[in-house]
Amino acid sequence: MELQEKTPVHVFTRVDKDVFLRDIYPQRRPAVLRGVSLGPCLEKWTVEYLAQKGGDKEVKIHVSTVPQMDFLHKNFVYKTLTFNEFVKRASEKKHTDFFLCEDESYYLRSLGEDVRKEPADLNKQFPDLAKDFHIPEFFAPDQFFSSVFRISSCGLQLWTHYDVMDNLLAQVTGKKRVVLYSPQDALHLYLSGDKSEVLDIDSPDLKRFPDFVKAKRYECVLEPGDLLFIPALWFHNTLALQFGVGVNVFWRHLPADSYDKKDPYGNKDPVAATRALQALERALHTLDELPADYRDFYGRRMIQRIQKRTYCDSLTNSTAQEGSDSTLPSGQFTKPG
Ligand SMILES: O=C(O)CCC(=O)C(=O)O
Repeated sequence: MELQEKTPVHVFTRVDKDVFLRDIYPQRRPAVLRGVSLGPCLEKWTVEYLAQKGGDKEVKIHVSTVPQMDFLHKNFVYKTLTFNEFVKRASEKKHTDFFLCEDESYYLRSLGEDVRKEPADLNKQFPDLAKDFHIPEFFAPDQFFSSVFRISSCGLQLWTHYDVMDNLLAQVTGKKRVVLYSPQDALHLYLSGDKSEVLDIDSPDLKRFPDFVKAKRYECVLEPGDLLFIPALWFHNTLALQFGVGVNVFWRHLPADSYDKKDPYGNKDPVAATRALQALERALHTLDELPADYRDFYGRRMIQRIQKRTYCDSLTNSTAQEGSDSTLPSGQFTKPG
C-alpha cells in the first residue's frame, strides 16, 4: 500500500531569466527546469574526463556500508581520497580498494579551501571543470554564495534536510530522485536541527513517526541536464538512481546581513531566527518558575500568540492549491537581479 500520495514537481521547459523571475521564482515552490543550457559538462563529464581534469586534488568524502546515509546517527565515516580515485570508486559497484567493505557507498559534497570559513566554489577548487559548467544567470552576481559538487554512488540516499538559501540543483550525469516537503510541513517531519529524524521516507516507522504521513510528498526524477529550483527552507531528500554528478548553486535570497557570517554550508538559520529561538528558550526557562498546570496554561497561550503573529495564510493556500499564484510578504525579500 502506498503510504503517501506523490505530488509531481511542476516541470517547466524553455525557461530563461525572464520566465524564471516572472513565473517560477515568486511562487516559492520547487520546480524542475528542463532544457536550460548548462554548458559542455553534459557531454564532457565522463568518469575518465572528470578524473583527468579533477586530478589528484584531495577531497573529503562520506563513506558508508549502506547506501542510506544517516547524519543523525553517523552511520558513515569521513575519508580523504584524491578526486580521480574518488570518482573512479563512486562510479563502480564493487571496489577492489575500499575502506569498509567492497560494496561501500560514496558521497562528495565539495567544500571550500578553508572548510570552516569558505563556502565551496567550483571555480576555485576545480577551475578546469568549472569552465564546462555554466551557472544560469537567474540571480545577481553579488547574491552568489556557493557552487558545490554533489557526486554520489548509485543508490546513495541523502537525509532529508533544509537549507536557508535559494538553490538550483543541476543534474549533470545520472538520474536522481528528489523528494521535497514544504516548510509548512516542518512539524510532521520530526526535526533535529535542520534534518528530519525520519530516515526511511519510503517505509517510515509510523509507531515512532505517526504524523509523518501528514507531510505532503513532492517528487521528481532529475535527468541529465535538468535543474531543480529548491526554494530556501524546502526540505529535500535525494536518491541517486545511477552514479551521478551534480552541482548545486546557493544564492542569497534575503539581505546579506540576514545570514550567519560563519556559515560556509548555507544551512545555519538566519541570525534573526537564531535570536528568536534563543529568546524562546529563555521564555521557557522563565515558565519553569511556575507549577506544571500554570506552565501548561501559559504554554498554550504562548503557542496561540505565536501562531496568530507568524502564520501566513497566503503561504498555506499556495501549498494547498496546486499552481495558485500566491503572493509573498514582499518587503523581506530581494529579487534575484
Ligand atoms: O543532490 C544531492 O545529493 C543533494 C543536494 C542537496 O542537498 C542540495 O542541493 O542542497
